[in-house]
Amino acid sequence: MSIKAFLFDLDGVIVDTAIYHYQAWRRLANELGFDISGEFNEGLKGVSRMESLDLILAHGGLTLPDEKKIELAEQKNGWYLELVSRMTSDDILPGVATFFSQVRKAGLQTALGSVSKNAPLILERIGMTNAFDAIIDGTKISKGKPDPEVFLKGAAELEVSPAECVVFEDAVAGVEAGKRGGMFVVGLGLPEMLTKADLVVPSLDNLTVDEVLEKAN
Ligand code: B16
Ligand code: MG
Repeated sequence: MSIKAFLFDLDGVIVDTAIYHYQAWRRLANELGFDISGEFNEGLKGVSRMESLDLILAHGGLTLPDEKKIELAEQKNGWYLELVSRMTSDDILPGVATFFSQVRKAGLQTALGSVSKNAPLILERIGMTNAFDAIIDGTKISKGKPDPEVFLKGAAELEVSPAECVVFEDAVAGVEAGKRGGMFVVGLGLPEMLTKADLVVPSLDNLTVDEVLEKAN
């Protein structure tokens, strides 16, 4: 079976919105009387909004009723939206544009696999909506990463099998989601952190499509 499609995570792969999620969650934690570290934030990457809030509240030793949690999640999202609404194509991470033009030349299909409900808005802000043949975001799934749902839906929408897909992920939960989905996973980041990935590189910058296909096929 040969590779037919590349599935991309959004935060940390195409753009660095993880920093904005962190800033907004940290602001919320601070208002609740505690702090979260950058290391703690690593565990929130790829995790859905409500699951992230549960992890944060547990970290701060708080138990709150559901209505309050919904209110807090909305507050965090408002702060996050303020930050991402200022994004432009200048925020696209280095190497992404070159990599995508190689993907097109190679005749591969592309899908976005993000658990963020804000993914379509971000793609619009950075002018990349048309770069994807399928867009799976938080409104189309019921389970966040590490569940493979987001990537399996991407493959299904492109009408390819999981074994014909390569996933690009920067988060531990996202790498696990791709592996659980039966896909070849390229981890973007540190090998000591993304231990389950089939291949780990620092970012899409300087990575070539041929290099990926050689390893994945
Ligand atoms: P939202 P990804 C994920 O996106 C983020 O990594 C994670 O930090 C965030 O909580 C989640 O989206 C939900 O985002 O609150 O915007 O719906 O990494 O799957 O692209
Ligand atoms: Mg990510």
